[in-house]
Amino acid sequence: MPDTITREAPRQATGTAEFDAIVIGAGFSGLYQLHLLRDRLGLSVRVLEQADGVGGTWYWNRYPGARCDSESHSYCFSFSEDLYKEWEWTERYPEQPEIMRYLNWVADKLDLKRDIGFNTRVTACRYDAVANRWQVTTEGGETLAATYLITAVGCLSTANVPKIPGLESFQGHWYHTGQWPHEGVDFSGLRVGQIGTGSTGIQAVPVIAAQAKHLTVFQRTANYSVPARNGPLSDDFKAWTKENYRTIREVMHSTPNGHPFVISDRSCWDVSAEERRTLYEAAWEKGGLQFRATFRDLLIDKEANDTAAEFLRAKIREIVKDPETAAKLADIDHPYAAKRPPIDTEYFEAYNRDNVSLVDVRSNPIERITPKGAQLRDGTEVELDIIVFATGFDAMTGPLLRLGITGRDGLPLSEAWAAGPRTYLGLQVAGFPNMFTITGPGSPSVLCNMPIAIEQHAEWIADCIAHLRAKGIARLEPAPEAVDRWVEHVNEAAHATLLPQAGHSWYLGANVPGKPRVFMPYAGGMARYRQICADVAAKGYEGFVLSD
Ligand code: NA7
Repeated sequence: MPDTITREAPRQATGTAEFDAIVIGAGFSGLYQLHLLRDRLGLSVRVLEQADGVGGTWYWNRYPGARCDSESHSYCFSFSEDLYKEWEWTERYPEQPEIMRYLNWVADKLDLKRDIGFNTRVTACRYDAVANRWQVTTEGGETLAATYLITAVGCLSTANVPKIPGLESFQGHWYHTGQWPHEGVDFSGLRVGQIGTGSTGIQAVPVIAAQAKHLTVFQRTANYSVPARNGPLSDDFKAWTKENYRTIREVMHSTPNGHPFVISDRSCWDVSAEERRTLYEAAWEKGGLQFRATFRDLLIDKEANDTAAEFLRAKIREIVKDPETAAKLADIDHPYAAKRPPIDTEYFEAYNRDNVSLVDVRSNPIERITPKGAQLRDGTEVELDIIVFATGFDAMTGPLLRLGITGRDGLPLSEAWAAGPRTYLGLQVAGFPNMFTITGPGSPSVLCNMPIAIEQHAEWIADCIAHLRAKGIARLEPAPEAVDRWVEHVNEAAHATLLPQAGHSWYLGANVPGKPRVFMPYAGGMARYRQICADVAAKGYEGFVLSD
């Protein structure tokens, strides 16, 4: 990447603020993209962010127990050795406030905030083919234009609140975990109902249970979970991460999921049943996402997966004292890790408390919310003061579709994606020239440790823009055939694994009624994907149409 160039000042001829690039979102991706385009390429860049601060997904997800499930020494930028070594994490997994401190520290250190417009919600992005510019409109009535439009809106930023009849009549308060009040919520002495037992719900249950008078958990799909084994980091470990910065980065770049651990090359069938159990026990004791790295075939061989699944179900039955509750929690209908595998701190243990109860809403759904609580199909009314929706997100496509994007000939993105997202490499959409989607659908994104996926995308985009400018190329967009081939490849990659077997997962869009069922992230592995993107660039942006 060239270390150029002079910055162009924004031009203000028509009331429209003019830039080389507009980036939407100021989370990990928007911050790094701004740094690369402004400080390495010398472009004029404006970042638009609807929140009043940096942080992206982490700005909004302030729910009780909010913590990342990537380990802290891997959940950070690794492009700069200095930056990596200067920051000190305190715990094995970073808690939401610590991630916010970190991202603010990075933004200040790189002097990024001066080019970010906060409290600025984008309402429309329109490609003007004649001018070859993206026209962006904000809720506050600002208009901006730029040659390059880069979406850095995250994959999990559009809250999914299920439309349960009667919610408007509820006399208590309700909250979605992804839009949590900044001042927090005091559950003391209150009856709380939590809907949802995904990664978020599993983190929130023990924290809410410790404070509330009573917590009722409404579970639709029972879920696996492995202990996180969180705790403070020792000085030795902190020193080790700094001394081994390069090795850690190399490991993260060489593994399919971008985490700082290696997936075993052992098959589940290479060992005896007894040895297998010993290995699962050790992985359970160690805790964290590494559990799924115990054997190389856990995500591709259903019978191998069954051995892990049965081990984890047995753990639930062992931990949870009431057999009926244990049976509901262990009645899991999908392969282990086919949905995003949660990790927890005393989740199953929480069901041993007198103030926690579990309702299986698959067999006895919530029919309506009443002024006093939740009414179940069998007629029971569960009285509640607070409802917590831990019901996830309109993942991956939701954050992009709400930007009001229209491409060439006025084609709305929602129309281009009516049957599900279609991209080339998860980076670009045919008919939307010079628009780049960081961690877009069709890229590894949520199947990878996010900062690793984000850095690769932001760097690829910056290199691509540098190439276009160096060669005087006005436009780049994918050829429709390249999109067809990539969509097919994304499908094949998913079906080579057990991931599509969790038919109700948000990877497939199945959690949002009416959303097309398409497996969205690229399951072929981050290391392989990195190579594919590098090869495409090396071959003169193969599969893209470059025009003057
Ligand atoms: P998830 O993983 O989408 O989990 C949402 C949970 O909410 C899940 O248990 C859903 O059950 C449940 N849900 C959703 N809608 C309903 C309705 N209408 N009724 C009952 N239950 C419902 O979101 P999270 O926030 O936990 O995690 C998202 C990601 O954040 C996570 O994967 C990490 O990457 C970080 P379902 O399984 O759909 O039956």
